[in-house]
Amino acid sequence: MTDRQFPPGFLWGTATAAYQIEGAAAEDGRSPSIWDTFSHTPGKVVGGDTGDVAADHYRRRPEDVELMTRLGVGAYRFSVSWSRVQPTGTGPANERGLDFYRALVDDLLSRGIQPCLTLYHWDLPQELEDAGGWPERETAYRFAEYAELVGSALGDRVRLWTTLNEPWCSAFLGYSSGVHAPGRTDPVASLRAAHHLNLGHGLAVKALRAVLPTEAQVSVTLNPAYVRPFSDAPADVDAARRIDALATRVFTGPMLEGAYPADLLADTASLTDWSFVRDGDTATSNQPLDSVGLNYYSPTLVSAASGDTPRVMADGHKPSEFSAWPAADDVDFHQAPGDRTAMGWSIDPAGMYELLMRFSRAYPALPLLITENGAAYDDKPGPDGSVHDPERIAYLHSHLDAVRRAMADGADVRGYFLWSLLDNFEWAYGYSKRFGAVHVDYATQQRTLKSSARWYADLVRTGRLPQPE
Ligand code: GBH
Repeated sequence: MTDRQFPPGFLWGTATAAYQIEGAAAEDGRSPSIWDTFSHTPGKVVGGDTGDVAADHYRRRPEDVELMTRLGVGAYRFSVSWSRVQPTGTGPANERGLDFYRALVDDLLSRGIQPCLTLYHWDLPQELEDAGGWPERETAYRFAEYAELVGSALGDRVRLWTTLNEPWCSAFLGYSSGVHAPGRTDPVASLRAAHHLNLGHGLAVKALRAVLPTEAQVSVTLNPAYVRPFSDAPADVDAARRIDALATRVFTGPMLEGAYPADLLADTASLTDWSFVRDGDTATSNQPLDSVGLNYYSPTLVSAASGDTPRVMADGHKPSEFSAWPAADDVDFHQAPGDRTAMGWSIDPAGMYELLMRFSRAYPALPLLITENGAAYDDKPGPDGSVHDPERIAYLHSHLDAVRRAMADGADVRGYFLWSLLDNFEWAYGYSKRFGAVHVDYATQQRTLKSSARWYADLVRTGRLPQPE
């Protein structure tokens, strides 16, 4: 590999998620997910925004696939809306819902774009939440049935399958801090949710393997934290260890090593004895995978609580009065100095390098995919209608340079997916944050390629990072 050249066959892609782009919330038999309920609850999402229409991708699918051909990407990572294809979260398929994904996959394949399907990007069918949601064991079994249903329907044409996207967010933002759907604030429920997500992942991998052709690849996407201690004082280093356990090892332990880390169980012993983990569960979670997907945006900087540091979250916003970190109230989260994106997230490409090297060293046989990386900026069309986003280009450039360095140092990175193809519904931030390579004018649904999209298209075409500007 020459200095700035990525290897031939490196998968260049772009990513989205169902609730963030599709809209058509009640079309063709879809029923509500927890995100429909949550976004329609006053006070939960900035501006009262909902995904009812979003980027109208359900109706504009052909146009959006055309956009991908303009980017020249070889792969597209999307998620399936569970309540679109199995409205109550159990029972037979809703064929009209599946037809949308069949058509999408056919569109992609006819243009030489590899479909990469994520089964679960946070949108649990509301009926399953009403029955207790992820804190209940039954949800893991429902997830495996859903995996089998989608696997049977699309297994003949989708090669790359991902079970969960960022289970940390589902468990701890959904059930502990409550800033994501379903908005519950019960730390014990969040630990139970984490376990049933791990179990559901393992059961789903088994279900997929049973119905998919042997050449299909199965993966999971995590958002492992790159946690840095504020200082090398032992108390700060210990705070970083604890947050790393709650952010990353709570999932990599069962999924990739077959056991929960002992320090995690000890750290949370004041809340639970983890008796919801049954014999054999972590062995079930620990299914062989063909790759692991990593999403990286920004590092996490922590210290032991000093009492006089104001508590701020990594994104610069005041924390929910409920913590996302069970049994870690004595940890403070800090803002690193330096540039930030419009999310308030600090820009630190070294975190990308460190994360890749950590996974590469810990799991040398497991290929890595960067399934999300990108940045929000306050993009606005200029007088001529064009959208210039040099900050996003700089962000992508520096992070891809970190990827290339990790690869040069031995990390087996097979692909990179830019988050996101389109501006979209940014969860609790609604439409106020724009992550797209393509600008969306929500009033008209007009799409405009930003300058970063053209920059990325050049990179995809040449496989070579240009000299930084
Ligand atoms: C991803 O989530 C999602 O997969 C995607 O849908 C989303 O649009 C995209 O990124 C952009 O947000 O240290 O407590 O402040 C990323 C979610 C954001 C979760 C940063 C952890 C820091 C939590 N991550 N967040 S805290």
